[in-house]
Amino acid sequence: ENTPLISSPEHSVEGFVREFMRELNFSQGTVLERSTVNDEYLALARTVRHYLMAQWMETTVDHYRAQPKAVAYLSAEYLLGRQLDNALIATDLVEIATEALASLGLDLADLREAEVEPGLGNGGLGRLAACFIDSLATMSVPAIGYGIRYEYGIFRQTFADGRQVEEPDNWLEYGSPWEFAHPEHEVTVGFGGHTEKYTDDDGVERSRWVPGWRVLGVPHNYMVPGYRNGRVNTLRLWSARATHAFDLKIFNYGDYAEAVRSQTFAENISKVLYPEDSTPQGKELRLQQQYFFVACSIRDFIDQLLPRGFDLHRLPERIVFQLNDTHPVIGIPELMRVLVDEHGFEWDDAWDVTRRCFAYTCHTLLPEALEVWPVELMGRLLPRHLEIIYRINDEFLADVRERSGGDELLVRRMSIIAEHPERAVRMAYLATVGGARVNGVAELHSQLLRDKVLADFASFFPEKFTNVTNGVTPRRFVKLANPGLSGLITEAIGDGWVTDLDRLRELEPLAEDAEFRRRFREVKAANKDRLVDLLRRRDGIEIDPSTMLDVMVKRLHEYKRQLLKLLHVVTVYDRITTGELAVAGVTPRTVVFGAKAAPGYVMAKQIIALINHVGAVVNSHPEVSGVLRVAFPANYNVTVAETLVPAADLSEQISLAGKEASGTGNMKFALNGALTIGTDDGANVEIRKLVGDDNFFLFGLTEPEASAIAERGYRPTSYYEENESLRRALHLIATGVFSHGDRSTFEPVVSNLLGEDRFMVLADYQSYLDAQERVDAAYADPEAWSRSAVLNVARSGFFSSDRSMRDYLERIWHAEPLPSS
Ligand code: 26Q
Repeated sequence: ENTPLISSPEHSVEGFVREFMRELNFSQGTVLERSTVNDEYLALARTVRHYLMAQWMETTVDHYRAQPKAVAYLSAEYLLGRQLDNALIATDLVEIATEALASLGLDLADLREAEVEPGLGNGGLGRLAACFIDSLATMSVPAIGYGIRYEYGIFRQTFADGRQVEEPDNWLEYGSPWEFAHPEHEVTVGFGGHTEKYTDDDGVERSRWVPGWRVLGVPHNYMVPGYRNGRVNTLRLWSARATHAFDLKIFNYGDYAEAVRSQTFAENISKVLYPEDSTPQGKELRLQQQYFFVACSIRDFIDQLLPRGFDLHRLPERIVFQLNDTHPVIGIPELMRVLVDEHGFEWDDAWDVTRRCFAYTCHTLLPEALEVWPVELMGRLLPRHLEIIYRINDEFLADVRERSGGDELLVRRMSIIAEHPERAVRMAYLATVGGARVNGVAELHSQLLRDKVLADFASFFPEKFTNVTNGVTPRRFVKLANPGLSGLITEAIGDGWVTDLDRLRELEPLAEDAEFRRRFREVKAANKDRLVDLLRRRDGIEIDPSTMLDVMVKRLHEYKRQLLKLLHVVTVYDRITTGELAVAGVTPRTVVFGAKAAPGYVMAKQIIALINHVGAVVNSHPEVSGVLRVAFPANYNVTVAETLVPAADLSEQISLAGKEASGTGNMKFALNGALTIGTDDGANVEIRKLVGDDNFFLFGLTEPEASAIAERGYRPTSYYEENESLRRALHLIATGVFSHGDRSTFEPVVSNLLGEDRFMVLADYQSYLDAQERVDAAYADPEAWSRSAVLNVARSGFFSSDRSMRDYLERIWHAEPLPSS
């Protein structure tokens, strides 16, 4: 029978005004005459939320009734970005809201600005999770996202004397209107303690876990609206709370301070997002976070989302847990524990079920980024899980031994337990053995996984390995971020592209249409004006919208090679100041950087300081600044990306080939009509193949070339010695031109380039300069440039995360959409 549902507010200006005023008066407890912008924003958010509420409940009920196979996306990060605008476009309420607010003397744009974005992720991996849940909802796939409700998201970056300073991101401070806390659905998770052997009623020897301490997980639900399809999925983020036992202890006055300390201890688990994005530190709290959210999520799915009495032997018919990198891989031994210890399964049956319930996505190629947990730590925090991992490993290695005719070297290489430098659990190996599929995130990356990082495993389980190239949601990154371009596209080909991005192909003929190109340039110019406004207001930075906008935004990492971009800037500076280049002959550029460095990554922080210092000198030089300026707005985030990406002319994707797993910023820029200067790396390879060589500036070593050089011994000085322009650029940095004459400031950066240069910046320098000359030449012809830009848009439909989701559904999940009943 039908659950009665309250109906949505009326889809009209009057209906919207009524709901908004009700929220302002009855929820915020204020009146228009006295309300702050934050009051108004919160009332607006709750108003929009109400339009989604009925659809959300309906979706939930439909899923429960139909009992389809569902996807559970397990991710330690969701870099959601602001919610209001996305909800408005999903419900088609932008115009109604604008008018309704105007009738009350309010400006939607002002209220928008009051929203603090939930920055519950570091970068690409977290943003990918956010795009994927958007696509799943839009495609009506029964799916749930599980993660952690960090009280503090990614740090806020500021600069002091050009150096990065981190400040806490207290994003919940002014209220969080998009979440629904459900303390009544709390889940208990154990930690520590010991295991004990016992004989069960059937005389079978078993092991059980006696945890030493417990923590509660409180679910916080977020709506994930599909785009105008009547569906709203759920994102469930867990917040850690002390158990009631801790609470009771508080009343034990004698131990009051200790009791409060224990409470803080428990609640620490969901306190803060770790700001490292590639070199895991092996911190105990991080493992606690991982186990905490995964254990809560598995328990939640089994106890809340499956009907009572469901036969768990059939679990793979109902769920697939997608592991976003190794962060949730502890879910594999956890499900084994639940099935064997709590549900009395035979080991082999449990293993059969578990292996079919998980799939693993790898996001890296850097060996130091592969997560390992010391056995000592794992045994102390999760003793039963360690036992289970040992048994999984024993049985797996017995197989390897048998199938390899006792190749003990192979056995040691493939062991889930590493022996050196200390005994540790290799989480990527556990994921590969314990899951049904392993995928990389771009063609090249998946190939390198098979050939290098997981080569032994790819030979052993060839059927497990597959590729799913990443994608980005066109709702946020085109429709919402670039209304000008969206309007132009819709006028030309209708609005079907928003949920069927391949239709952008229909724009191809318009690349030859001079009038269309003119309007395209007009949109780009207007987007640059928006960026000028933003940087002026937000950062006090002045940029000239008539210059080429050359953008490199991504986490700061040596492999991404922000230094290569900077050496180009320094070289242009050098050539102008020495008179080698006349300013009249230079294509004016504004180079925009945006990047956060992991707080403990010393070299990355020095590079940030160097960018700022070079920027200061370049921007204040009387001749140079006329044609070259550097802008480095602090605290690059999703909100900034939404204004920056649509304004860009040139997209910098310049990692050393074979190091960037995919990149997703590259896709956002291409879809918004920027041209890419890039290496043959990650998804750049696929972008270039699709947009065509003429519309992409390729440079640099290929992956096989770079590996071959590394193999025979890379010598950065050989490039230095042969290249005068490179020598001069490094000389300027080394002699203190950008550090008030101080030679020591950036000495470590220079000596690293001349000593190790692990990511071959010097090897690619000349090739990069040459490519930048081709960029200048191309930009000099606006008609040809905009033709290429339109072709980039028309040919990038493949990079919709909707397509990624279709690929996952077919190749990995074997699940289907469930349209509303
Ligand atoms: C792990 C353990 C302990 C602390 C931190 C971490 C950690 C956190 C985040 C490790 C890695 C990350 C994030 C990685 C990431 O964002 N990778 C990027 O993923 C994108 C989506 O697939 C790709 O496009 C990028 O190429 C890849 O760098």
